[in-house]
Amino acid sequence: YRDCNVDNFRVKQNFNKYLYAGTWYAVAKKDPEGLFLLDNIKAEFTVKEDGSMTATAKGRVKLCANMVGTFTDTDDPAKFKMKYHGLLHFLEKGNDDHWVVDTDYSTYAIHYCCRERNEDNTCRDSYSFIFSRDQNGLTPEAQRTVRRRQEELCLDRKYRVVAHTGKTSVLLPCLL
Ligand code: DAO
Repeated sequence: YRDCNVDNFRVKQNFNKYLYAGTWYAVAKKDPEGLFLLDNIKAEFTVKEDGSMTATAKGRVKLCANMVGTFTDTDDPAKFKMKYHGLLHFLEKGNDDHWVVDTDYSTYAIHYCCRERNEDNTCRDSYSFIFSRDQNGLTPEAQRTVRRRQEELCLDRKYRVVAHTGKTSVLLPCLL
């Protein structure tokens, strides 16, 4: 039996944003409706002097998107509200949840956002990034952990691999 109630999803305990800061490469992604970031997705997390977290993300849409996210803390240290916008006016903007489901800080991280819920509190529209510190992917051990968490998020087999070469597309890749 799987519990797909979004409120019951486990997130990282005692999440530490200082250890989380730095560069993360998306190696897999579950897309939301109206997918936005395609491939070559690289995120840079920073903790400002006042303790608040920000992130810039680069990724390819139809051209290269430079996105900026600003995080607001909540009662749970691993659950943030994220306000985001593109550096170019025509890029997407909005407010999303930003949950750190699991991370060991040094190799992998699992992000989750439910944008819209069903009446029974399961998720109708979500997206999720699997991040790696290493652009070339995750260790077999991290992959096993990630697969378990993906099942717990009721998103197993919903992810696609995020390419970091740009070779899979006829369009230009982002310059990382
Ligand atoms: O790619 O379809 C999508 C949704 C992503 C929304 C853009 C968020 C970018 C803001 C930076 C956050 C770092 C993960």
